[in-house]
Amino acid sequence: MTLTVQQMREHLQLYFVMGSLNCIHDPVETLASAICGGVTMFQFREKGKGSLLGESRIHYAKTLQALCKENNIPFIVNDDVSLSLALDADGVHIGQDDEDACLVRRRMGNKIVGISAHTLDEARKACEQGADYIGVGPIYPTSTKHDTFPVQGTTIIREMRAMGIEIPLVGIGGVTQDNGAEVMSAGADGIAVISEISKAGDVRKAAARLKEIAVAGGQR
Ligand code: 3NM
Repeated sequence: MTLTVQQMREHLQLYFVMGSLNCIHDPVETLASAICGGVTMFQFREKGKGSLLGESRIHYAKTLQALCKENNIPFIVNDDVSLSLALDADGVHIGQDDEDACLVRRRMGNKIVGISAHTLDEARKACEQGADYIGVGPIYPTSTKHDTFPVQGTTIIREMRAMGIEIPLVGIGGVTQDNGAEVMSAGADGIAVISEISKAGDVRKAAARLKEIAVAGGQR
């Protein structure tokens, strides 16, 4: 999947990140309902104590990947370049502590490489390293990820845009139906969420509402 920058921005509109441990319903059904609601990109983030390992992890990944493929939604693997390549996934998302980003870019060829960036310097570096998009966060307090940077607010997104960071950008961390519009109006191309979808009583409805917010707030 080779995307133009504009297509990348569109796929970032509602980026659903999920691990089985994040779900209150069956994970495959959660993703299926989220897709019905309108998610535009998916990240397989199967990590943490009690997450699936070995063959069951691969089988589970392939099931979710097939669901994404049927619906033309890029399937991105969190952190694990080897798994992404083995699955022939659409891309990988790496953090600042993960494998050297230039090496990752080379290994991934023209597939999607997303990089987490918390500061202006990290955002500039990610651009130089060939990121297709950056994930910026945590914008709001989150209880889903514990080893995060301090909460940044939407100021960090405004600052990056004001300083000429034009790369496709998604805001993550504590994003909800109540604050998603602020993230978009700060200059993000999209919102990335875990719990607002994975822990929603009505997953499809939550995704649909978030999608409306992302589409209404799109500026590019
Ligand atoms: N990355 P929720 S915050 C996976 O700041 C992740 O880079 C973050 O989960 C970052 O939508 C985060 O439930 C957790 O708050 C997002």
